[in-house]
Amino acid sequence: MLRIAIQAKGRLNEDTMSLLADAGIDVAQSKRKLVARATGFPIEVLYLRDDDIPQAVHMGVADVGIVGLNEVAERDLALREVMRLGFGACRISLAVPRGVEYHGPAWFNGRCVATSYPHILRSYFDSLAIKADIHEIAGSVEIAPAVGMADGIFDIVSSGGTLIQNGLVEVEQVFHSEAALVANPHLSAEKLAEVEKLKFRFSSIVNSRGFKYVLMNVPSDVVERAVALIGGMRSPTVLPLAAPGWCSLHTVMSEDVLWQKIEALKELGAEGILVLNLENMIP
Ligand code: PRT
Ligand code: ZN
Repeated sequence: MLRIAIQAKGRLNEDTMSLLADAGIDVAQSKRKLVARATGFPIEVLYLRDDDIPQAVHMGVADVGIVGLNEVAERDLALREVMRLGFGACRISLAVPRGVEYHGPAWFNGRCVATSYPHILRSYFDSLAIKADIHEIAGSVEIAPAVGMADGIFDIVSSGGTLIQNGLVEVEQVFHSEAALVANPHLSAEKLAEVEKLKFRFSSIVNSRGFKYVLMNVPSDVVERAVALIGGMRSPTVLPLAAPGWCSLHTVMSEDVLWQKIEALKELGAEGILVLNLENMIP
């Protein structure tokens, strides 16, 4: 039986819960305790603050965890990154007040930077031989320059809205993060096999994101042109229809090109086009 640590509440909780649900793992959400048993997979769910997940996995309190790579990098613990999960994307960036003359990271020499990520920032500054004063604060980092606590900040950015609201400009993107499945590096062979099963389920969900399953009826005389138009790595499935002169064409399409291809297929004579969501894609 594996034990997985996940964020109890916060930005990663919802995506984590739906990833587990899509992977066929049902966790009783109603009466949330610290630990919950799941059905559909031999796993126990431990609800924690995201800051505590790397340590819990490191100590073996949990075997695996779902947490932002930013938290893992900041703790600097030896954890195994099993796979990235494609949600919770953000970056940790240096930002300075709008209007300062900034020509590069050397600007920070002799200056003070407020952050909740002192370890990542220290490594970055060290790699550039920059001597700056790092002021660790727990929250509301973005207001530090305005209240005279720091010259700049090093904080999580996703849309950039918070920086703009606080009169700050992002000048260096230092660390790119997303949620990941991480594991204790000393798991037994038995638990490792369970982790591989979990990874297999998660991968099929993560891989299917950004793709749709498309079905359509195509006049037989243009099937070859339709297949060429669809292109891609996988050849589409072509099935004869009961009505003579028509075929049914089935394929998986990337969302980036979906509408453009559907328009072209319609012009070729395709009819009855169905676009379906894909839940899993197993290579
Ligand atoms: O209670 P707990 O400790 O578990 O949660 P928390 O409050 O520490 O973390 P939470 O839930 O806010 O974030 C969890 C994880 O989500 C982070 O560790 C990141 O890996 C990831 N993540 C993704 C983000 C953001 N996007 C994000 N935008 N974490 C925080 N933010 C904050 C950021 O700190 C800043 O204040 O949002 C603001 C910036 O957002 P924009 O869109 O205005 O740029
Ligand atoms: Zn936290």
